[in-house]
Amino acid sequence: MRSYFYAIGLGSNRRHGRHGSPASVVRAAIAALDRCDIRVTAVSPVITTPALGPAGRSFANAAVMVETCLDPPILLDRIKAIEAAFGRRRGRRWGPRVIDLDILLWSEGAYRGGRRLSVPHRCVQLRDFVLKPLVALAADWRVGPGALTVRHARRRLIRRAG
Ligand code: PH2
Ligand code: MG
Ligand code: MG
Repeated sequence: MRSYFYAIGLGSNRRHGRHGSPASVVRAAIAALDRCDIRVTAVSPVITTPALGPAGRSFANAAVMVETCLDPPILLDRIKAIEAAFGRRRGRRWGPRVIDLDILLWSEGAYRGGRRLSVPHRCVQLRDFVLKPLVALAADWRVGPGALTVRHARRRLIRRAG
């Protein structure tokens, strides 16, 4: 059966009763992803980043590469189930969250699934907490069809911010 690669971003800025600190929550979520028909093939360092937006406390962020034969909507369902299993509640947009998992990039390029799902993730190019871990895994992937590579997108973001 044919398989795909996906880059998935992870973020946490709340402790979890069992898993502990945000960095430990991120590691536990990576372990939860690596099951049955989803294989984690590469893991970035877990980094601490200042909160962008109103979430307050700083985040632990990371990215992973996975190999799976699941298509994007099914993978999204799996990711949402992991968020729910970690106790994530739907609340204020961009509020503090125990775990956030986002599909960032897909080996097949773009996927348009309406408002619920768009790959590449709409904000990949705008957020260093996404691009920095991603550079460690997928520097030469493109952040959109015909778009910059991850490495170039990050360079440009840093240049513009500086
Ligand atoms: N996620 C957000 C909002 N702000 N800031 C950082 N540093 N890292 C995140 O993962 C993050 C954020 C909403 O998903
Ligand atoms: Mg997010
Ligand atoms: Mg999300």
